[in-house]
Amino acid sequence: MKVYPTNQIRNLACIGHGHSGKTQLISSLLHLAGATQRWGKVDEGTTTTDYEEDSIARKITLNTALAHCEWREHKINFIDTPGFSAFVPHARPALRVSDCALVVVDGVSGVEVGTEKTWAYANEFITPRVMVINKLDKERANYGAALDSARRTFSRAIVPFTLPIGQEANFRGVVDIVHMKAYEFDENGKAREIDIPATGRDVVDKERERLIEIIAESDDALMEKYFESGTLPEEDIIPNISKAIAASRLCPVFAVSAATLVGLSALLDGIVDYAPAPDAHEAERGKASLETDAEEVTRGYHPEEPFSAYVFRTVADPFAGRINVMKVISGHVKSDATVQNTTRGAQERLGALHSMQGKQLDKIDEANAGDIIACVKLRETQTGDTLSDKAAPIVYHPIEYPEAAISFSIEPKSRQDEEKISTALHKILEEDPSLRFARDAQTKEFLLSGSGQLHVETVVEKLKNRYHVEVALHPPKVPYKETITARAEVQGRHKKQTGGRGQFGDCKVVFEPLGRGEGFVFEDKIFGGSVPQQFRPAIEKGIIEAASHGALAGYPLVDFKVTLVDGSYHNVDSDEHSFRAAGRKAFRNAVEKVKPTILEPIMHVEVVAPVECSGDIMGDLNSRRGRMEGMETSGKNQVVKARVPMSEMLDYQSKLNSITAARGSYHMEFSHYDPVPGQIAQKIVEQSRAEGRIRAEEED
Ligand SMILES: Nc1nc2c(ncn2[C@@H]2O[C@H](COP(=O)(O)OP(=O)(O)OP(=O)(O)O)[C@@H](O)[C@H]2O)c(=O)[nH]1
Ligand SMILES: [Mg+2]
Repeated sequence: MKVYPTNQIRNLACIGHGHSGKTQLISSLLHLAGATQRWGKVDEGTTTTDYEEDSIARKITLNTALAHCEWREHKINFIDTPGFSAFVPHARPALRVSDCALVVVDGVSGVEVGTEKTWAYANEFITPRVMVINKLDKERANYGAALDSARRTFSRAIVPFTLPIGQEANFRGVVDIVHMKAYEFDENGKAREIDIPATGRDVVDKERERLIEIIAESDDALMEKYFESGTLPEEDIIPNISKAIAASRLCPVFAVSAATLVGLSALLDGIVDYAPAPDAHEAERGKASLETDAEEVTRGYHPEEPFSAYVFRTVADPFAGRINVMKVISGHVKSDATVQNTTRGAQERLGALHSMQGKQLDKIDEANAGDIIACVKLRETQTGDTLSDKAAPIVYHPIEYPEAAISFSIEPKSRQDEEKISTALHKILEEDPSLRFARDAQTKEFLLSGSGQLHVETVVEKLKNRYHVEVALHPPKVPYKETITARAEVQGRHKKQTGGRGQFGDCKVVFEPLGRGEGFVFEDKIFGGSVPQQFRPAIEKGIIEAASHGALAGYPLVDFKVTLVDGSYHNVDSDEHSFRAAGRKAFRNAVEKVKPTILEPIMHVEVVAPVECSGDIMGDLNSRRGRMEGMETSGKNQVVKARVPMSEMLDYQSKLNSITAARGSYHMEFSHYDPVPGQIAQKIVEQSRAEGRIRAEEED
């Protein structure tokens, strides 16, 4: 394959609402540019970027995938991203490495929640944008309405560069308002120049006027010219378009149909002519090392700079093994180069370099700054890492993933499954850093957390299809705890005479409540030798043992202090075992007096949803025993913050979806433990009894 200079590379992350046609669009563009042998279709499961089994089966994109084509000597790298809400966070790493976002809007529905969400992601990375309005061949498609919805939602700097000729099934061509030319397309997507149709000429003129105005606004000298003559000559317009796009002052829009190929060659021309090349970027900032006080260093997108690359994606390929996908930010790299992974302090030999076409790896010998490449079987490299010239180290700041929103307990179906589960999940987590997997120390459950129920469900499917591991999903168990609320002094006496040597241990202890999170404290305040020193730790052990099984519902008892004040012993019969038993007995005697209570985990919850849903969201959180903590406006959305018991949040996703028509999202994390109100505590005790969690009085 050819080696492309930096300014002949375009990197575009394709973003937008689910089902707007991103994957189909990329597939159709590749076909038109002759990059693929046959025209891949979403509906036939044959696109380049939706290649995974579960993606094909569900007809949605589940994670980012790469594709590329050549158009007029330029290499265009496309990063396909998911639009479906549970997977949409994957668009962020794609935007981190793209020099321009290709925002796909459905020509029938206009701007939707996913468009807004991904647009906001692009703002996070200050990514310049090009928009396409797709599906214009469809019934009820309306270019003007979709364009208006984009302008209303985002900005007036959204300007159509092509306007459609013909509507719905009759959509057959476009007018290019920059060059003032019109084209019709045949069934292979080939353009033929025609005259600009007379109908709609007023719209053409009005939009061109708007474009000239925006270009003029970017520069004082141009503004002056524009004021004097009322327009700008072509040689002032065209060179300034890319600058305005790169500065996010202009977002051009293209009218297309990915299904009929109409308008696509004009889009490819637009990408080559106007979308910013990697070197339009400012230099990238990083640190010279991982030390907290390391100096800031920068790298420009230039082949002459020292090599550096940022790894934004890892693919676990069943055949090739682990594939790391990275953007070369600076310098130039050849196959078999040895570089430094500055994030992990490890050397890596790159082996062969590849350009990815969906799942297919095409070998390349070298790559320049700005290109996106893939390496196979690196030893330690993971998503988020920086690879760098060892002599000129730089570490880029990795993207942070939002906290997982929802957790499920996963239960292996057989012993064999249990053995295989960690290795399989390890590989899945490498591919998807937005997942979390952990074992809850208290409930002993395996917890799998993700950004939504569907997200976690696809992991379960992947475990089954790819790794042949079967698991069942359950809502997680709530890790209740118990504590005491009153002080009490009690005795624990253990005495047993069973022929031969007996057992004797006796202690007097004081139980006192402690503050939340203070755990367990044991203090020895015995005066003199009523209990010999060597037996005292046994008393503490006995109490800890008994406390781990709780006093009410079998949950571990925490946040209390025990003071050992007195006791007695027997010269022959006393031993460690007897004093442990005495400690357990003291705990059991204390139970009635110390007024035990159940504690429940309280979550810090943040819900983001359209302002008009705030009332319903708050009402619902109140009914879940939530305590409101505040509200903030963020664009058209409201962020509602609250603390809510975990037990009330297990089914929240579906409720939030129904309140907001799937336009809301939330995440939660553990905040603290609080006592459970009496009535609910009673239910928990009953539940524990039914589950056999409460242990019968044990025999010593
Ligand atoms: N009629 C028509 N259908 C289209 C067009 N583009 C895409 N589609 C159809 O729209 C559906 C969704 O297309 P995708 O390409 O999978 O959409 P997407 O944006 O990648 O969806 P996600 O990956 O879930 O975010 C498929 O059934 C496509 O065949 C188009 O231009 N015209
Ligand atoms: Mg897709």
